[in-house]
Amino acid sequence: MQTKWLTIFIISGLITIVNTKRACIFNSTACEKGWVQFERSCYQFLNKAVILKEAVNYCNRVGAHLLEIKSSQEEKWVDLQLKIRGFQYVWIGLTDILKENDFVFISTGGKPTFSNWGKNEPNNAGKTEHCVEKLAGSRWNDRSCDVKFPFVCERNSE
Ligand SMILES: [Ca+2]
Ligand SMILES: [Ca+2]
Repeated sequence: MQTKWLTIFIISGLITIVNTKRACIFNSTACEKGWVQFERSCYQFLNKAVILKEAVNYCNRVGAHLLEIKSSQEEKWVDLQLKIRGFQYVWIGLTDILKENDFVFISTGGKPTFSNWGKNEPNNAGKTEHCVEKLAGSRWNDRSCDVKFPFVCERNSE
């Protein structure tokens, strides 16, 4: 009888070890090489200045969308990544190109619930600012979609 319980104990212990190992392996491969994980997203930082349209197309080609910042926690993490990589600005995936001052996500057309506009922004300067840049370590500004900035692609990690 005792041997039976000992056997069950050892087997359940082994199952736990195997499952833990599997979980570790799964987590370490949640984002592909060249992508960085934060919460449920994988991010790719591209230090090449391009116009908004090119950034959107590149992210779409790799199965992602342009960076969407949905919380102050995510923005803090993005700021850390930008600082450490020496990025000064990046595009973010918002636009008011359809309706002035009505900013929506480029990927879904949905309305954001979080924003971090700089002082007196968005100001639609020259009536031509319909895309959005984020300043590293700082806030957001609407800019012309034809300015060139580095960018970040984001996609689900699951
Ligand atoms: Ca605008
Ligand atoms: Ca502006």
